[in-house]
Amino acid sequence: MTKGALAILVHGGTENWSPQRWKSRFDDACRNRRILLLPDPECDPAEVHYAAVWKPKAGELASFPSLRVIFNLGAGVDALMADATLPEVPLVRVAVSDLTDRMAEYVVLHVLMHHRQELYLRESQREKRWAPKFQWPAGSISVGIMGLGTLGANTADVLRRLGFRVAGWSRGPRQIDGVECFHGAGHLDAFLRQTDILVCLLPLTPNTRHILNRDLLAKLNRSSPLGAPVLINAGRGGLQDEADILACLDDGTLGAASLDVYETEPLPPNSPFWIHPKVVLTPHNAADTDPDEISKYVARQIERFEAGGALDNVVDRKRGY
Ligand code: NDP
Ligand code: OXD
Repeated sequence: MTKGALAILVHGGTENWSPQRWKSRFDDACRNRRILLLPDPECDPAEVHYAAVWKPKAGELASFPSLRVIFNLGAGVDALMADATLPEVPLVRVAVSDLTDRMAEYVVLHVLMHHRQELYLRESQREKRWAPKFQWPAGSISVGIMGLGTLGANTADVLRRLGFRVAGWSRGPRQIDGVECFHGAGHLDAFLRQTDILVCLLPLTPNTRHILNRDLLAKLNRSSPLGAPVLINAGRGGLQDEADILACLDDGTLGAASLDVYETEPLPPNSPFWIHPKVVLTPHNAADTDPDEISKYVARQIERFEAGGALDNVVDRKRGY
């Protein structure tokens, strides 16, 4: 029996999202299955049973009448949830250790950068100035993580093992060894009040849009050795009110920010973030999804699904993540 085809729809433009690279990995991982790299004039939409996608255009997925499962090639599904025509089939997202470990690397790198005063030390190096400042221990810094899901929970654990005091905030209650867990709107202020470095690993949903605004940032602890609180956002750009963040950096409400994601991506050349002295900027590459790992993850899931098994990491469309 012919197996239903898998269509790849990747829009993104950066090196990791090279559609040809994904096609060659899927060809290897899904032997005996037709892999179509769209747009493809030869493609009969009815033969497509599976779609592996990154930021497909709104309406694109609605044109496949036999679609059974949509595999998002990343962890965040906000771009898909914004498509009112998204077919009502299971939507699977990425939750694999390869991606989870990469995010922990990014957060640890940036927490350490601020904790170890790297911005000051690099400036000193440029100015040939030998003037080390007092260095406090990790245990005197409280890192607060918004989002205690796949990425946040693991990152919290890694930071805890480095000696930081770690707290987290989620929608429902969570329990993580050695991490003080807060949840819900009612506990948000208590979480913020004791946070020196705020790490955002939330999904973008109608409830979280622009949650990183002046009102929230002004509640962070101002009396840590850092002098002023620090923001690290690797969730989504839509979580941040960018005008508020810039104003908070300029008036000292924030001491510094590490930003990986932006309301508009690629970040426009005229964005003040590019040259802001208190901003450490990365181009949405905190945790890339690796085509080798993810094509195998999708292939395994399809095999299990066709044998009557359950899919893993299916998005709850009501919650939006
Ligand atoms: P999960 O779905 O596993 O976790 C989401 C967490 O956010 C959960 O703890 C959830 O709470 C919490 N949450 C959701 N809504 C709310 C809310 N309204 N109030 C409080 N907490 C809330 O997601 P992942 O950890 O896998 O990924 C998180 C996000 O990271 C992705 O959605 C994506 O946007 C981003 N990302 C960015 C990357 C990058 O390179 N910059 C790479 C990969 C992901 P609860 O536990 O109660 O459900
Ligand atoms: C993701 C991302 O959501 O890379 O996986 O942003």
